[in-house]
Amino acid sequence: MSDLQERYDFAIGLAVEAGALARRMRGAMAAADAKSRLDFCTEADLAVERLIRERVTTRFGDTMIGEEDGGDASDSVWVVDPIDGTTEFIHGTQRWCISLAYLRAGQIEIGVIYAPDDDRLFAARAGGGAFLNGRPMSVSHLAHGAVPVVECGWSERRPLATFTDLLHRLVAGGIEFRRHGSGALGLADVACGLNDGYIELHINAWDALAGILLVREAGGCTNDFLADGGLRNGACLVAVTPELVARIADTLTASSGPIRWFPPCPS
Ligand code: LIP
Repeated sequence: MSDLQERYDFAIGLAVEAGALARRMRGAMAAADAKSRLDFCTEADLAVERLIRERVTTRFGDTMIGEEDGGDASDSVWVVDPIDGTTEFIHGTQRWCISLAYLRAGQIEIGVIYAPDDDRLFAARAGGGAFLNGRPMSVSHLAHGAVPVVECGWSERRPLATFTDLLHRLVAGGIEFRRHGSGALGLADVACGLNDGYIELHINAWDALAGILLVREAGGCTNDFLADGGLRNGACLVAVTPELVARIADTLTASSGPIRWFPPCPS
């Protein structure tokens, strides 16, 4: 078995173990810490991140970058959001997940996202396809024939006015929008065809990298998130079914400049 396959199988089991820990802790936590006015961290975020860090460093000697405790990049690094959708987790909805990405020499090789409350396990290896609960999954290709729906994330890292301007542009372009509060799960829903796209004008790498691989392996298109320091600083993220590439490019170019699709994506 290749060491990438070993890490892939390991990440799947670890995501499920981490999800079970988060669910056990949800009912018995102290009040969450406010990292900012709208951004919180719970005891479960910290405990799950520490579990994952201990597992990946002990088993493989890899490094890890986590949302809560940070860490160091390397040629063999995990980029992890222990609980993505923390506000949703605190409020008791199902819209939260564990997001694990593994990068080798700067390329995303493994992406695993697990949504414990509805038991949806999304997984992909670069070049190996994308799977939901073990079954191949695909982006929507707009097969529904209805209005395209794009999920839009937002945080105070970008002005609210810029976000509402994006919503105006989407509606003017004949595209519906929704927001659920977990970028990783929003990307996973693009990969399995429930969303036709996901856009966030600034998102952190630990929220995005696993979902980016899922979307690409499920036949979707994403921008080159890692191109200009996205791993350390975050970046704008666009992830869509190929049939939306032209419309989204027209919609976004006016507000955020041209989109560099990676890999190049025929629309
Ligand atoms: C969330 C991100 C999402 C953003 C939310 C929130 P967290 O991360 O995944 O993209 O729109 O506001 O920041 O803080 O729940 O891990």
